[in-house]
Amino acid sequence: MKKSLTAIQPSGILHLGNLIGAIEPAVQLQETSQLSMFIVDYHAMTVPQKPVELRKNILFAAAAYLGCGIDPVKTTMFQQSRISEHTELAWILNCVAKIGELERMTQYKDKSQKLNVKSQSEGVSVGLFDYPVLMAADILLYDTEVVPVGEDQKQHVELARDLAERFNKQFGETFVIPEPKIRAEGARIMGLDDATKKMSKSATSAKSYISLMDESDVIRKKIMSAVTDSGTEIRTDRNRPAITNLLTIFSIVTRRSVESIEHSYVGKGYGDFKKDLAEAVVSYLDPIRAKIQTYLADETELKHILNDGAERAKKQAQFKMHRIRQKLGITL
Ligand code: ATP
Ligand code: LTN
Repeated sequence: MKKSLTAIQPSGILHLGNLIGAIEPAVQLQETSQLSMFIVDYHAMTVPQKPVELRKNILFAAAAYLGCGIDPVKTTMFQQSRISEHTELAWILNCVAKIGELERMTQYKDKSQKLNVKSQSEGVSVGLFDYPVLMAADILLYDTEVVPVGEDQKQHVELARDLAERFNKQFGETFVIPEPKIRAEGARIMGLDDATKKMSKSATSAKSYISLMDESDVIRKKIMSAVTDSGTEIRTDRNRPAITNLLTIFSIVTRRSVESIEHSYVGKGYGDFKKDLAEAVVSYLDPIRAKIQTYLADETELKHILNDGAERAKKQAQFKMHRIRQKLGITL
């Protein structure tokens, strides 16, 4: 079986984009590959976090994975900070990575700008800059072959590939070269209030996203007030990003093709379309939200699942780090 791996930051909410772009593909991959799925709490710390909130968000992410269909028996599910080898390997890869290549990471450029600090050099954490190296360590530590992620993470997976190749060249075959797995449709769900920006947790307005925990009426309101483009036709078009995005969501949550949906709305308006879309999203998310709530109510069970996953991950990580240290010449 191939090895696949993905992770999500515990930064409060999870939205429909996270579910479609990353979690759903992972749920499918756990049937055909050996999946590791974890919660990257050290990545979350690259921007300021309140300890009480972070703890809550880690448990929420675990409940969300389970509620969305991750099976902790098939999948190794754990918390990143429990496996110290991630940060150990990140240090080693820091010595392989070049400042110039990290400066080219678009997520770093966007996020450091958004932080809006007086002076870039004073205000942005070194962690935010180094974030992709820690992500490379996450991936390479487990001999990962496939990394299911949304479009925005492709550049980071490519960096992991570059670092693995550079290391292998310098020290001999050590790392497997990972492949990003990006779904054809839905790898970049756009914001409901601005279809030129991706749906994002850190959006300034909650109207931008549909949270996995939004109640049915909130979902309905958000979809009914989603921006639309000029023109009235319900049809995908490169120049009409808002309706294209809504059609993509409709297609994914109903598992119908975009063409068949377009066909059903010939001669009808946005009002009818949005009403039906809202109901489709509500039916899709309702059972997931209910399952997440059930898991959230049992903290002991969540901790038990994460502990069990950490024990399994630790064995693999220790084995790999031993080999890496040998390659580096630091094993005496
Ligand atoms: P932020 O926007 O605040 O950086 P995020 O919403 O991108 O956060 P992450 O934890 O960074 O959330 O992403 C988790 C996973 O979800 C990644 O694989 C990412 O590619 C995917 N993802 C995030 N946003 C979207 C989106 N709008 N459409 C599809 N996939 C997405
Ligand atoms: N940077 C990713 C989260 C992440 C990740 C990983 C994804 C951290 N380590 C390893 C896949 C594989 C993000 O979604 N923001």
